[in-house]
Amino acid sequence: MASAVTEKFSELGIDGGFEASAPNLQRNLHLLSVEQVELAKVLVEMGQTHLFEHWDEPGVDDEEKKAFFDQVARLNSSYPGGLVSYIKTARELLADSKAGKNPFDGFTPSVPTGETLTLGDDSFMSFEETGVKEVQKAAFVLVAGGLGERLGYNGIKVALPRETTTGTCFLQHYIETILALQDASCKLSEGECQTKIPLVIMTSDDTHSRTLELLESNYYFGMEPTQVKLLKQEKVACLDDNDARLAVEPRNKYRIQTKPHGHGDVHSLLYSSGLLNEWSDAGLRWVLFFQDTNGLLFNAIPASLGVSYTRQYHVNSLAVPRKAKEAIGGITRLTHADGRSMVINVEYNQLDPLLRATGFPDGDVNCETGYSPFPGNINQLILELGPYIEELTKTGGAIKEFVNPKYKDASKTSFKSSTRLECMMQDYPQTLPPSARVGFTVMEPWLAYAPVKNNPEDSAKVPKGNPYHSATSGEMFVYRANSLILRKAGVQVADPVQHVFNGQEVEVWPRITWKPKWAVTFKEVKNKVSGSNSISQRSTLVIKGRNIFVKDLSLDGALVIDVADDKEVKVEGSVQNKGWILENVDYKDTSVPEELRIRGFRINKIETTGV
Ligand code: UGB
Repeated sequence: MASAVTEKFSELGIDGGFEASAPNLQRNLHLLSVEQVELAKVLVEMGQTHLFEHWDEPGVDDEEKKAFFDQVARLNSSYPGGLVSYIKTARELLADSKAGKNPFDGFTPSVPTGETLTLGDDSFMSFEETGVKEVQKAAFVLVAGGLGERLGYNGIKVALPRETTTGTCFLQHYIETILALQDASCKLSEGECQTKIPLVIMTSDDTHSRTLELLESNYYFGMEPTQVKLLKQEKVACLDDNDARLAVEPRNKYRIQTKPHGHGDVHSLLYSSGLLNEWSDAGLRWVLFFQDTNGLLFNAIPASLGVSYTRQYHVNSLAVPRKAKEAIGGITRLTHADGRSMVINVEYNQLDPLLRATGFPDGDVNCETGYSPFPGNINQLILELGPYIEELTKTGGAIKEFVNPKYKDASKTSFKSSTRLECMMQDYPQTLPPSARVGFTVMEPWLAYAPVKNNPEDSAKVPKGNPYHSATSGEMFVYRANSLILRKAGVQVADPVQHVFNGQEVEVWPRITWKPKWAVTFKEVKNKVSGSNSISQRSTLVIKGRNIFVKDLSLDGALVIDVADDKEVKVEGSVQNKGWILENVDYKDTSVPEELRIRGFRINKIETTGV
């Protein structure tokens, strides 16, 4: 052994080398830097010698061996406490999982109380106005690092059309809504308003470059590039067994297999980025978190922010009534035998067993309302910045993790495939002191929740009456929400018809969409429609300008109103034409673009009236 390496060894306290425990590593050691030898020592000490079992002799694949340690260094530095801490936590959590230990052991669930909002009533209108005033003190954070495995779409989910009538993608809709809120908030403030609401997007290796490309090729959809910051989360090492042996990448023996760590990473990333203090110095007060594909979420934002402000909530989770066993977490009050109590999301796979174990023999079932008594977490969180910074200063943003191995059999000794530790952003309140003000706001589901998560095949198998959470329902829910909002504002909107797309029966409402700058609150919608308006079921209405006033309009066909923002236009009278029709497409038909196939229809624009 070269003397330099011998010296390294004695410095690191590994005088005997790795001859006995990892002979292949020993033979290749001279290729490594001091830092790399140090990492090798960590791996050996943590029982990971199997990683070197198939290493070749020096001279073969030497660059790959160095790249292996580059990866180990990344895995080590991106996890709080490094790989030692990761492996130790994994062993503990895997042992708990094998023993069938309930993470909420000792806690009894009960139904918490929160604020319930109904679109258009007095309290909604007043919360909405307060929220619009407050939004200039907010920063938005979109978690978009997920692959969307359940959807099986090949692109990034934020690039999918929110609806195919205009083809506007989710990211464009989100950005345009934030800009519209920025304008609306500024209008309410006295004096000059320079507010530029910040937007952070958490990406991962799976989504980063495509997200950046989408933004850049579309001029950030009208936002100033400096308003938008991308923070990339790192993946974590996969685990092969209950001893937390790290998994080797199946296609490259010189790499550790990695998978996403979950959306909980957003807290540590925000903390380490320094942005939170920057925002605090700039006078901001709120951070709003949201997910990649909920085309209705911004309908809930102004009023819910108003609730946070009025109730002085440090944490406000947005929720909707939830069907029992629906795949969304349940907001639950957990009370411990020792008196501790917290309001927290209990994930869908944990709620039923927890209820059964604590005196509810039927588990997660609907009550007389037809819904589970536990509101469904839609994972939009509004945090007050001051208390958030205070908490993260203590925790560094680390979130309680969990592990979810799929065991081969009841002995729970081996896994069907490798697993990893995960964490969720909604688990943030778990470490908060009892004095923290944690609340939630329940919105009507038709108004605020239309996620796109499931592929057509799985959606078609969803039990009748439960939502599909598919691209088909996601789009149809946008039309339903817009139709119901207009109805509430006094427009006669025809009833929907039932139709089956990709094996899913859905309500087809008139295809109504508008740009957020036309109306970003219910108050604005009401200000822009007046008189006696009617829209037939087969109609399409697209509103693109800012100052468009709809009065005494009778629509039976397709109408696209696209006027410059500085022009004021009144739209009235009768419009009738052949309109746009929905044509079924099969999700298996690969001649159709994937974006359309996954929703099961395309729009044939036969005749349009334009303004
Ligand atoms: N995400 C990341 O940014 N990084 C990751 O590592 C993983 C995800 P899913 P799921 O909407 O109703 C959540 O996969 O399992 C992003 C809540 O936990 O869609 O359906 C990803 O890009 C659940 O309580 O989450 O469950 C996406 O934007 C419930 O609220 C977001 O995280 C449910 O969503 C969510 O990822 C819901």
